[in-house]
Formats: sequence, C-alpha cells, structure tokens
Amino acid sequence: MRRVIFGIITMFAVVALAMPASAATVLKFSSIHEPNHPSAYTAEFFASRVKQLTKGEVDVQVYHSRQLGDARDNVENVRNGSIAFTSVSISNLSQVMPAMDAWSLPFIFKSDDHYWYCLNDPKAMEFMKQLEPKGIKTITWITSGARNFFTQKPIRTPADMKGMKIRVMASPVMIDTMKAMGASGVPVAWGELYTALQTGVVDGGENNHPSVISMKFYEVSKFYTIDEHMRIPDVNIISTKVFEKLSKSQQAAILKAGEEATAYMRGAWKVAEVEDLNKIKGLMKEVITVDKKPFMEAVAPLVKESAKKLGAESFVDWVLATGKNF
Ligand code: GTR
Repeated sequence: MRRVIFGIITMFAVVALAMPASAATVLKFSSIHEPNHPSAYTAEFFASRVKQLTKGEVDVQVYHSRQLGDARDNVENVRNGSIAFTSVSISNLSQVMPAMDAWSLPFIFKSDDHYWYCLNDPKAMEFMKQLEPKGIKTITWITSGARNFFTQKPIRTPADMKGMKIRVMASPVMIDTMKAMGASGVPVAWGELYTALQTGVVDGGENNHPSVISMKFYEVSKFYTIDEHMRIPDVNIISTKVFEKLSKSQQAAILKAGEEATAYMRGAWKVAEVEDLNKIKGLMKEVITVDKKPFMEAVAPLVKESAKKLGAESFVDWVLATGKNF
C-alpha cells in the first residue's frame, strides 16, 4: 500500500514539475532594424529584462528586420493590439497625431546633451501621453542620434541640394525641411530605401551612422554629409490594449525594463556611432563635414511656422528656450 501511495505521489510530482507554474504571457516586439543595429539589440536587452523582472511571467519575443512589417504597419498593429511593442521614430507617429511631427523639426536641439536634457524632463513624456487615447503608450526613449545625408552627388551647401530627391519618412515636417533646403523630400518605407537608391528613384537619403551601416546604404550612395539636421527620437511603445490586460506588477516591470533599456542604449549608441562613422569613412567616397549655418538659416522660418501649424508651439518654445543653456 505504502508503495502504491508513494508511486502516486511521485507521479503527481513528476507531472507538476513538467508543467510550468502558469503559461507565460507571450508578447510580440516588432523591430524594423537589422540585428546588428543598436535598436535591435536593445530590444533583445529589454525582452530579457522583462523576463527576469516578471520571473518568467512575461515573455517578449523580438522579431527584427521588418519580419512583422515596416514602421507604419507596426504603428497600426500596436494600436489594434495585434502586436504588443515596437520601437518607432516619432516622425512615423505623425500619422496618428500631427503634433508628434514637432520632434522632426530641424536643428531644434543644439547638441546631444541638449537633446537628452529635454528627453529627461517630464515634459517630454507628458507630450507623448497625448497618444494614449489613440492606443499607444510610450514606455521609453530609444535614441536615434543625429541625421545626416548620404547621396550620389556631394552636398557641401544647401545650393548643392537643388533638384535632389531625398528620401524621408512619411512626415510633413521632413518634406517641408527638404523643400526649404532646396531639395524634394520623397517618402519611402525604410525597407524599400536600398532599392530606391539603387534604381535612382531617389538621389539620397538621410539618417544616422549606425543605420547607414546596418542597412548597407554605403553600397548604393557615395557621399556622406554630416550636418546633423535632425535628432528625432525613436520610442519604445506598447499597445494600451495589451498594457491594460497586464497585472500591476507586470506593468511596473515593463516600465522598469524600459528605463534600463534607455540607459543601456545610450551607451551602446555612443559606441556604435564612433565605430560606424569610422566604417563609413572607409566605405564611402567622401565624408563631408559642413558648416551648418547656411542649412540652419534655410530652415529657420519653417520651425516657428510648423510649430504653430502643428499646435505644438509651447512644446517647441520650451525646447528652443532650454537650448540657450547649451
Ligand atoms: C532610423 C530610425 C527608424 C526609422 C528610420 C527611417 O534612424 O531608428 O525608426 O525611422 O530611421 O528613417 O525610416
């Protein structure tokens, strides 16, 4: 009898051990970046911290390289809750709320320090809260550095941009900025830009050093002009539909992992920027560092005008005012 009871107990124990305490909640994270881009490995870092902090209750699965869609699809899929997370440029959120395009305004941040000063001020996250009624909760900032031009012909002054077609995101401010500089801004999806450069649909694009390397744009453009015309943050966002279904402690863990991801990425980004600019120097015909002044002058009227048009005047005024300290 004792052996039978012991056998039954052992059987239950084995079954209990084989079963997880409760099945983990699996949440999808869509990244448009290649695995060697800091944003993609920050998504992996975020996923592993969420798992640790929730003791395995939440399993974030990262899909990189647009496997689940390009930026615009990701935004829609986060809104409808079919994916939980994405990292996206705030420019691409202007499709949801035009005021978000204020972040794309050229030269509003004086430097990387000024940019981080603003991001770390609660006002910046307050601004992002406007998206919550639209189904998007911003978890944290994912830096995206400063944007520069990669083109077939050299750009040394705005006059060289005349007639050029420059790829931009689907952002009215980016289109207006290219126009003010003398070029035309052509919206093309991120995943289609390589081919657009190769086939001459556009004469150039603009982005940060790590993206030029991860997307191999150096293979299909010759000149790299460093003018740092924009610093548009990416944000790690979660579907409010998904967030609301999580327990309070899981929500807190996600926000904590987000904060850690920002800090992690800030360091990783610095390293990638230095390494990737060096690679660009070896891979492209010429890296041109321009005098920014004529570029800034060309777009100066646009900043005030657009801020007003977007209904983001007080936000932009605050960003510009804080720049005086940098
Ligand atoms: C990258 C950014 C992406 C995307 C891309 C683009 O720097 O990290 O979110 O916006 O630029 O230009 O489409």
